[in-house]
Amino acid sequence: MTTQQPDIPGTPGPRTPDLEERTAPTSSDDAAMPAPDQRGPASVSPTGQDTGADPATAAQGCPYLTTAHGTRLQDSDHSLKAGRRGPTLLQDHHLREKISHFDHERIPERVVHARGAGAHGVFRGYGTAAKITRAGVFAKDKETPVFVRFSTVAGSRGSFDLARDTRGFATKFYTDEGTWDLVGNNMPVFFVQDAMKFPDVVHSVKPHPDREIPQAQSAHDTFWDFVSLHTEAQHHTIWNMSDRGIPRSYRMMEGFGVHTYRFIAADGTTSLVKFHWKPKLGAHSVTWEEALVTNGADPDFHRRDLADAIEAGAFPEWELGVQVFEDTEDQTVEGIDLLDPTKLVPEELVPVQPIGLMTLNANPTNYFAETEQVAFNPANLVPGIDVTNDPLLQGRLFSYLDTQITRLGGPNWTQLPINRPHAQVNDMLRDGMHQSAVHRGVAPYRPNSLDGGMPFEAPADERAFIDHPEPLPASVKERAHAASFDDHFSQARLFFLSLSEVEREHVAQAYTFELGKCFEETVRVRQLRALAAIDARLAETVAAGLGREVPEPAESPADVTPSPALSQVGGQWPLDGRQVGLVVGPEADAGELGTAVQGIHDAGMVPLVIAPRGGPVADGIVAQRTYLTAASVELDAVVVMGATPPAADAQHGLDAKSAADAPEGVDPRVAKLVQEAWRQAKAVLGVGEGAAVLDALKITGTLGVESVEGGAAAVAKLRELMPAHRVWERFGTTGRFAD
Ligand code: HDE
Repeated sequence: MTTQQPDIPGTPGPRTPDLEERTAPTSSDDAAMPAPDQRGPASVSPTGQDTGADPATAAQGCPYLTTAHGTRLQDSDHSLKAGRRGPTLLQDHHLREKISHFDHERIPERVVHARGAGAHGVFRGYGTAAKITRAGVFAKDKETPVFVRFSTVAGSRGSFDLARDTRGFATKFYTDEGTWDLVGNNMPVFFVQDAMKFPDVVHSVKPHPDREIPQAQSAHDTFWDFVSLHTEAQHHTIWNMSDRGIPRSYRMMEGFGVHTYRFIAADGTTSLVKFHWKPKLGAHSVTWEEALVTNGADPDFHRRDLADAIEAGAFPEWELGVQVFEDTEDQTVEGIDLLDPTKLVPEELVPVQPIGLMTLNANPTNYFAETEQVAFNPANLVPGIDVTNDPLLQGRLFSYLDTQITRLGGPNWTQLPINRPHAQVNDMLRDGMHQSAVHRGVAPYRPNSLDGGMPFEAPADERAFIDHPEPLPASVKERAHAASFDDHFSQARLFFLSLSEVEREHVAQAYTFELGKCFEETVRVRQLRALAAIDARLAETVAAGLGREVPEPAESPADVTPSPALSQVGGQWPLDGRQVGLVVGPEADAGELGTAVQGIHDAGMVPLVIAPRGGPVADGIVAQRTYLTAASVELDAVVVMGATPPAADAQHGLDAKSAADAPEGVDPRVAKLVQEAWRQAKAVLGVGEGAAVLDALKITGTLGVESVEGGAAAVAKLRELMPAHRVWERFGTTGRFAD
């Protein structure tokens, strides 16, 4: 029996359709055709990079199926056999090639930051940094292509997006002066002060070596054993336990360079700087309940959110800013050691000054080629940006280049399209695995007299790695750190006291959950001692949750001045790209729905129409979600547009409790969606008969819940309620953490 061949238009014409003519997604009528995002790749990426996919040279240059060496093939469904029911023949080159290549499709995942999402974009300098650094990337209106990769840290490549974890925020600037990588995180401090301890902290957070569980989680003994023994980790850990550990979106995360770097101006003067990425949409988080639900319902939540937003034209933007410090010999600010990566400098003390804007405006064409193979390295520096003696940074300068040799299979990974500099290259590095350059000449050494003396050394004013003549303290070799590195608790306390009441509640809940998952009593007690050194109320609350007494603090809590900039609550942010769920019943009022959809669009937000079932809802409006597939976590607000009586399949996809709890006359899945949104302090509106749904759910009259007449009034209310991100006052608090 033969398998059904796809319908090939014309014979012997090409198998692939004329891709340029396709403008819309495929329909069931042409299921054999590739969708637009599966089109043959362009030879130049959206940021102007050669993707190596030039049809003349690379993988998809002709419409016919071929072997890897370009011979055309006729049948890719049957192996060559000695008779139809006989054994397969070893001589079947196509079979061997196809299976062998498949066998080697995977490369080692990153040892940390394995799971990520990438995007192309552009960085535009403001010119404001020109006085303190000669780096051309910051020149006024200078545009530089960038590629950004966001990531979680602990989980494997196939883990989930909403793990409680730090997030990576790595940016590759393809500058005219060479590639600059700013490899940062979404938290301004790190677990350890010395690179020597990095493998240890990573081993502690990774799954236990015996059973390889738990995946992508810090809620287990080894992590808490490490951070309670190495108390320098307490500051970073409290950031992880705060809402910052579960961001709402990659688009809504701050980024930090963490270490102090050195800027060098054209006249040779230097300053010390800390980098900050400030998202235009503000920094926001999901709640723990939302994280738990989402990790099951949509483990790709952050990846999807980033790609969808870019595809919809809601390009995420961040302003790059620097805190600037005098390059003094002691390298401290108000007692804060700038070389200690477990410390931040409060913005109230030293403000963040904007120096440029980054816009992410294109999704990758191919995940593996770009997001997986991109290789960052903090040692990729350009003239005007230099490192300091931060002992964590110093170790990183070695690690990144080293790790790529295993991960990308040899030393020539800078030749991969996504890693290729946009500046011209002429190095004397030769040969090695996967060498794809065809070097000319005979003398890859200098000086030489055989290749015309090339490559020449750069003139003094164009060189990178200018060794800043920093005076070194007269010293002896020793394995030790400065006394200023001994303060492990004061900034953890500073962070906790800077949070709003509801954020502090979340921190206490997170510690209680995580330590509750620990088995060893000694670990829990040791961590409680650390908490007692941060805040007595925090320690008491967590201890009560664990059912034990508060032990003696590791040390007395310090006197600190809070930094309000560290809280995510209290501001007003733009609505761009926010998602509003419009829940309709079978009798949707097309006019009001159309007005609401348009108004939400006009406000820069994304309307998602949620209907009892898929397909058209009203003239020109199609359901994007159904009662079955909608998830409250992806919605920043919910509007119930009219009555939503139970549909015939109302129990489908529901747990028994939600089904039983739903009030009469309301589809139980709508009831669940609205109740979740309400519990998560989101704006909830009822339009027309939608008000009766809110009444039936007994939420009418509570904060941020409003009944309005029509679509236009709904949009006006959303504009009023949503800039605060959530209706924070609706979260209940215990009163324990009030100031
Ligand atoms: Fe990394 N880190 N790291 N790290 N890191 C890696 O490099 C390392 C640190 C960060 O999307 C690895 O290519 C050491 C701080 C990001 O591809 C590896 C130390 C910060 C990414 C490595 C640190 C980071 C990595 C794994 C302590 C924030 C993902 C794969 C001395 C400022 C980049 C790879 C991407 C990845 C080593 C500490 C950020 C093993 C030794 C601090 C965002 O080389």
